[in-house]
Amino acid sequence: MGYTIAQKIIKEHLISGEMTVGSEISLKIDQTLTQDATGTMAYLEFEAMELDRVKTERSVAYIDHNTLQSGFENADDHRYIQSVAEKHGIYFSRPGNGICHQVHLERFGKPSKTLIGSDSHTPTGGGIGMLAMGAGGLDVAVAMGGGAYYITMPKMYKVNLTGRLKPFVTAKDISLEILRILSVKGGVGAIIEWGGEGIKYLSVPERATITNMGTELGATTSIFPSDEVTREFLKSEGREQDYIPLSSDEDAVYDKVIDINLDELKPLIACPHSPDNVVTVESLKGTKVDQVCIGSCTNSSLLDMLKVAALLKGKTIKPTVSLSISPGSKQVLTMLSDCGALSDILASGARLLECACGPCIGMGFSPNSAGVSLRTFNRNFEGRSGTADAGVYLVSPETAVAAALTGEITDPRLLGTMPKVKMPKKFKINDTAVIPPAPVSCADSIKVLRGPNIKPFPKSRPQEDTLKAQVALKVGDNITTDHIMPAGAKILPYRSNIPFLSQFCFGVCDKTFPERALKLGQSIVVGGSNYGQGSSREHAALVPMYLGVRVVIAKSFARIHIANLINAGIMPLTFQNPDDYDKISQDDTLVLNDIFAGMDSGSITLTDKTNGNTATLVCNFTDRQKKILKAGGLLAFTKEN
Ligand code: MIC
Ligand code: SF4
Repeated sequence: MGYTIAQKIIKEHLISGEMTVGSEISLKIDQTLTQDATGTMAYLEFEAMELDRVKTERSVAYIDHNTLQSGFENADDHRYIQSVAEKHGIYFSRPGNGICHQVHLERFGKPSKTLIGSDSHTPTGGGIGMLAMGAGGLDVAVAMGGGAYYITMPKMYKVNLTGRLKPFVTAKDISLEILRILSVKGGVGAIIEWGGEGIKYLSVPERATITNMGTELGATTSIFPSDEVTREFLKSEGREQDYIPLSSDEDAVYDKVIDINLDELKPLIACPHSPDNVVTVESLKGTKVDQVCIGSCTNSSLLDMLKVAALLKGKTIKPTVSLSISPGSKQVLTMLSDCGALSDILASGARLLECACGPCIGMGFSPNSAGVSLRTFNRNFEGRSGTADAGVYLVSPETAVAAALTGEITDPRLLGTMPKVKMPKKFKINDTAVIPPAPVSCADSIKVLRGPNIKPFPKSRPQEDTLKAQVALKVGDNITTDHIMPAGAKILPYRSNIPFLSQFCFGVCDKTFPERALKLGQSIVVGGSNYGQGSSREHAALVPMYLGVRVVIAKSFARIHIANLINAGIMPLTFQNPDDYDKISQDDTLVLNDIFAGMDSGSITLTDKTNGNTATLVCNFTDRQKKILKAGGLLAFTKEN
């Protein structure tokens, strides 16, 4: 039996475990990336391991999320990350150099390598044939220290593309189509390989749009073959030497195969508040639009920006629409400016934002109240834009421009003929904004600079054999990490200050939660299916841990979040019978007895002291996970060992 692309890379990097679906495997990690919103914590964790240098082939620290510097906090964190990077062998990408995933693709990614990043959209690297996965900061810290990365061996899905995209139908529409087909839970436990005749017409940035948004499927990662298209891209980045061909074997076996005919695809749009809430753009025709944002790690490549410029050229946006453009990297911005396309964008009335995440993570540019915002981004979770009652829709850059020009949701195919966009053969390379680490010989003399916003890592507690605690919160299905630990301009600067952050925990669901949880001392959270989807932020586990949450019981969990919970020493348990979810109410007192024996047998019995009901909870932990929980989290476990 042959291998899929992902299986080939896994085989090459396998440290332990068997490549059978569902078993725990550990992988050697070649490259890591961090961004600042998760990076401060990741580097504090790396420092706690007391290692001198990173052991990876390449580790890069990006500053792209918290770039507003509305107080000293961000600037201090940037300085901390820069000094820690210099000391420990990590490349530092300065604020303004671009969004981690875009820059990594341009300058560092390599086909057939493994990459983990403390950001859930790390699978963007799958666009050039990397096995790239999002992970919690602590897992990234361990990988930087040379430790293995543990995952559950995923199923293999294949998406076959036939035909060719019609004008005004784009890679973003392919991403939305697969979300329509599979939903935000449909990729859980799987790696999605893209293939078929149709991929040869998709450039690397287009492929990266698709692998980037594969995160919204809950997939472990998504991957394209490394082929002539990949070679051309690497060549234009002056990195042809990094190219190696990579494809699946003819007789590779897939657990699911999905066919998409590109000839038939139409412009699509994801409606509030979920990326899988997908309909055709034409079905929403005429909906008034207040704001349009073009950028984010999904759609901020030079190709995206050149198309936007060509469509805006000589036109003026509607006075009722506010349009922002954030190019993905300094390279994109420079080339856009050099060829004159930036002037076409600015002349149309658009606002130019920094090459950073910006509005995608609510760092400014929040919509007006009850506003309709069309964004080329990947997430439209409730409240994420910073305006609680805004309606955020996800679209392609072409659909975004059509809305900016007409003031309403408009099928971009009505814009006429798609102008020809010529991509340069060579990209402008200037790496001055990437600072290499100090040589080993000078590392000792480098002082790590810490600001007052960096507070000590919260103390975790080992799991005990019995737990009696109240349900401090009961929530529904598809709770995102943006619900658990919101971001945005007001909160994001405090990512290294867990006590401060904790005031906002679950703020979208119930503002009284932090105070009640603290008062209880220890508590339980009950959730529905796909609990913890979205971001990789370990703060969505560390903050509940700080507030005393000992156990989360849900119908099912998202991959990165379940790992973050275990790393934080919080026990994630699932209902054997999902109907038992309905029998528990918020404020009930639950008792879990014989937890250690249950960890070994695979199930724990819950007794609801308030109503007398019982339920069986599943706990399929590996030996390693049991030890981590008993130690009170991965950091405590790593220190013990
Ligand atoms: C996101 O898109 O939600 C983020 C912000 O990039 C997060 C990381 C974070 O919360 O810092 C992610 O996707 O992992
Ligand atoms: Fe940044 Fe948005 Fe991409 Fe997250 S999804 S890395 S916030 S641009």
